[in-house]
Amino acid sequence: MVLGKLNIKLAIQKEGRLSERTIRFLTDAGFEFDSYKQRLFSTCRGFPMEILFLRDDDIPGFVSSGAVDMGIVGSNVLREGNAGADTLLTLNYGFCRLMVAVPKESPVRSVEELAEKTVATTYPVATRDYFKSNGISVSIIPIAGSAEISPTLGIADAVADLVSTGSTMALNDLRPIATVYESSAVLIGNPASVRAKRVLADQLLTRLKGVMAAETYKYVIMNVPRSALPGVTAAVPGLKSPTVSPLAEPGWVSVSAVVTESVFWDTVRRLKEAGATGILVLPIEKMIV
Ligand code: PRT
Ligand code: ZN
Repeated sequence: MVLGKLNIKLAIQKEGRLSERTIRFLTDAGFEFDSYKQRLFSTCRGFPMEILFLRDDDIPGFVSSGAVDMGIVGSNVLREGNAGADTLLTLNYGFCRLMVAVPKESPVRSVEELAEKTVATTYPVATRDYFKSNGISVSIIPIAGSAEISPTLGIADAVADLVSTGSTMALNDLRPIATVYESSAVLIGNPASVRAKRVLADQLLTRLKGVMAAETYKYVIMNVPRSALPGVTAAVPGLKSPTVSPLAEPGWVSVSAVVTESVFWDTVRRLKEAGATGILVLPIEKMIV
């Protein structure tokens, strides 16, 4: 295969938990490429970028060595050792936590009580660091997968594994007792390559940030009696200057504003209390800041 030398080479997970969401994220940012299963790489239409589909564990190494310019992986993968890649952007998906857990019936309630015991994990570097920095001496048992089964098999007293909904831990009769770290997907880059392809890299980052900003906000339009305008303006956090236009009905105005999704329901409640009616909420496709 021949990859464009000046193109950006971006590695994403071929098949796994981050694949579908990452492809959607890139598509939302306007990058069009083929992504059917057998493909190892795709060239984007209308933007000089190649997407490479790899095992997630291989992505940090390939970015560090410069084999690819950038990659999208869980930050958990980076924590196992990756000197040569910079984190360029923290993304708003792929959320999970590395948690220490013990069998439900275990008397252990805190990590301190695991002193001189064994902990099985697929994340030995971060787990070892965690116990060391907390001054707790444990034996770490590195395993390649399915850490949750270790206590049942008598291999370890505890596990450290990723949790998102928590149902796998519950299913395996495990009780989480501590969080080692929180993780999300991140965009990483090879510092030298990003410098060399700065113009393209900036364009890529602007597009990705535009999608993230759009996902964070909603566009709200509402009808407000003119007398209630001060209260409504005060109800929208961070709103400096809403767009206010007169309605045909005397004494009424239409107000539109951008609202953060995280405080959305709270804001809507306060808007209603302040006198807003006919509140219309629209998604924002892209927001270039
Ligand atoms: O084949 P490849 O090596 O590329 O993939 P992989 O099997 O190593 O990774 P994959 O696809 O399982 O996960 C990719 C990334 O998704 C991880 O590196 C994390 O950044 C992120 N992620 C988010 C998760 C989870 N949530 C998650 N819940 N990765 C794994 N899990 C596992 C966890 O290990 C446990 O077995 O899901 C189970 C727990 O899930 P809940 O929902 O029951 O708590
Ligand atoms: Zn993997």
